Amino acid sequence: MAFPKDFLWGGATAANQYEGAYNVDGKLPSVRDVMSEGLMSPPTSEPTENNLQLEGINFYENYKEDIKLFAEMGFKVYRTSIAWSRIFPNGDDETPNEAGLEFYDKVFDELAKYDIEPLVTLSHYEPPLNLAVNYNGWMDRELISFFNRFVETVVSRYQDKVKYWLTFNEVNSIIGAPTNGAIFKPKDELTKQELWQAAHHQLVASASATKIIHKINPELQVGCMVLSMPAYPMTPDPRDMLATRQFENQNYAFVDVHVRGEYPGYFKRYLKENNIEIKFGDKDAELLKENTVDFISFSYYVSKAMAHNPEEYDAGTGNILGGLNNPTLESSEWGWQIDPIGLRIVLNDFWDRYQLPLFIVENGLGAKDELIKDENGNYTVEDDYRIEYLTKHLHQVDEALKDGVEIMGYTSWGPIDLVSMSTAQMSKRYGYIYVDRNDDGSGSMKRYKKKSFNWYKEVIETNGQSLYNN
Ligand code: BGP
Repeated sequence: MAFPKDFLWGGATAANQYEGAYNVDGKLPSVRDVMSEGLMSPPTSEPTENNLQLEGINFYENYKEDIKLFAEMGFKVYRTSIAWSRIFPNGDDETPNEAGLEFYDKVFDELAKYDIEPLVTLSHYEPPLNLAVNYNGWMDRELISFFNRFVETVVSRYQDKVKYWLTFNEVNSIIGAPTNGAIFKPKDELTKQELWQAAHHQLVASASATKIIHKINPELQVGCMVLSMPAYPMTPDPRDMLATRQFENQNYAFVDVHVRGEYPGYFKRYLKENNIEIKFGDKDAELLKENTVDFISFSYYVSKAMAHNPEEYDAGTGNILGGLNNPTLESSEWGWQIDPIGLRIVLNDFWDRYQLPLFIVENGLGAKDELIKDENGNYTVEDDYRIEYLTKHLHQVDEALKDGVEIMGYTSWGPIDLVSMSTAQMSKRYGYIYVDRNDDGSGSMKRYKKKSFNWYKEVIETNGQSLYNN
């Protein structure tokens, strides 16, 4: 067992998927508030009633009770995001919304009561709707200055309460899912030029956020956040290996820019061959070079296979970055392929490549849970499948630590059930805590501990030792 003494165990959430109160205390809709069918929704111009995200799981009112449950599990760290549209409801406002700022003061103070360190994502797929409607989202360079203002405001305000900051959630996902960059133009009408220019704006905004945060307080730690997806060649054919490397490079390019401060050569070649000419602002290159991150964080759910002739294989479902289904792996009910060893591989790859501390900030199994009464008459969920999934992945984290990889912590996704990002369902659950809310919006919103609640509590209590109990 190699988990270090100060390993940060915890869970990860995002404002738009669980806070609810989408229009309370001055907040205006975010992009996600008008995407009632999840990631691939045709966005509407205003929220529709059937959108589960509008109420989420009402963390906005329940935060004390929920944080108490996280504390009971022994969380050392808690990842969440600040809803940009709570602080700057339109995104382009001159002054912040004080009521929104006060809400996060209360959340961070509550976490401090239990010595839980916050890990805060500045932008988790939830820019204010106005920025999508009136600016085309991150396609517009002006968003950089709006984002800077937001970052300056929240980091100055919370600098004594929050040490760890992440800039953009899964910053590489904008290419496969443009709505993640608040771009509402239909995907088939978007050119590669437009998409990569928008991605560039986010990369510049990320570097400039890093600059702002370090200037406010050099002790604060900034990480990039990338959707990781290791891939394997479908056959030993060298061309499959090359295709695999090129597939992975699409993701690594984003980390290269964050860590090395410039676009890598293989990526410049890709841009050139696709006739994409990214317009750099006068100071962009300098800004990227001088403001690299302190650590790398990533989500890990699936791995993929790749081939030089992908049309001959099954592409599978459930991923936004492409790649092929791996015939050696099983899939979740939502078609996400399960590969614990892939986590060890990706940890080693990141470490070998960058030698920066790593933080696994999302991982978990989305599954259907059944609420039952146990022998004492308490409601619970017998989620052995979740325990098995997490145990296998954490074993691989331990292996990577033994390989010498430096890992800061692990926050599993959705420690309390919340609304799914890709499908906007409640029934795709990740939590240790069950929330009584159904896909049709019915339910009491009551919280119940699943079997995995005590399992995770023990994992944290024993710093991973219990992962080896049978
Ligand atoms: C990641 C996102 C999260 C989250 C998770 C699980 O890509 O950063 O917001 O929701 O995936 O996905 P889903 O909710 O679709 O099961």
